[in-house]
Amino acid sequence: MTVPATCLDAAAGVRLFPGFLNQSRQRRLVSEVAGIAAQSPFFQPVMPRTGQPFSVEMTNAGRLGWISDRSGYRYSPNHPVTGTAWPAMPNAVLELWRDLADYPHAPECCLINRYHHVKARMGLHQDRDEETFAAPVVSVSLGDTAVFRIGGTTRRGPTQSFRLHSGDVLVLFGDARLAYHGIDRLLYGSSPLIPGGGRLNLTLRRVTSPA
Ligand code: MD3
Ligand code: FE
Repeated sequence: MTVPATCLDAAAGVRLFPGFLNQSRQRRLVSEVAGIAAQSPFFQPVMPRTGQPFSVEMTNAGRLGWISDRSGYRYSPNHPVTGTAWPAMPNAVLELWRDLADYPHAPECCLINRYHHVKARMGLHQDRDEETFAAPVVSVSLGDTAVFRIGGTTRRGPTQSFRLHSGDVLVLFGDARLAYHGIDRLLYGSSPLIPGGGRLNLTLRRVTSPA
């Protein structure tokens, strides 16, 4: 697909599509997430070694799901609590990847982060548990606005912040694929999309190198 008019190259390899998803596509995705969570409930991951719980809850769709427990971060074909396979990736999600990823192979993981309370956040980290970084990461924001921060490929150094609103889609590629990033805070109650408030973030990733 050609890049729509509303596309901001926020930094090298950071492409923001503000309001890419209209209300009806946002609602469709929220209902897809409800269907996924009915099969594969949100779980509370804990930090490797310390066992400190994340403030964000997670579930996944697709062949591989990202999980974290005391033994480390990894991709798993099974839910850590129920032991069952993750639900299939919804077509609406695959379509987004086809439209925006500019990558010739399908994503294998749709990680769903749920920011369910006012203090939920995600510390600065890199996404580097994948076998390949050649594919971009596509991230969809739904519900309450979040303050997103992104820096370079080292933990120190300058960062920039911007807000992610419901319906925004972010594509990370090239230099930004291994950039440190996180969610500083949530503007809780800023969107009516999710009943009771909160935010969902869907992150689409290629995990294995294509054969
Ligand atoms: C920059 N999620 O799941 S989305 C994550 O809003 C994650 O829940 C955040 O970081 C969230 O790993 C941020 C934006 C995002 C996602 C993946 C990236 C930014 C990224 C990968 C590389 C660089
Ligand atoms: Fe991340």
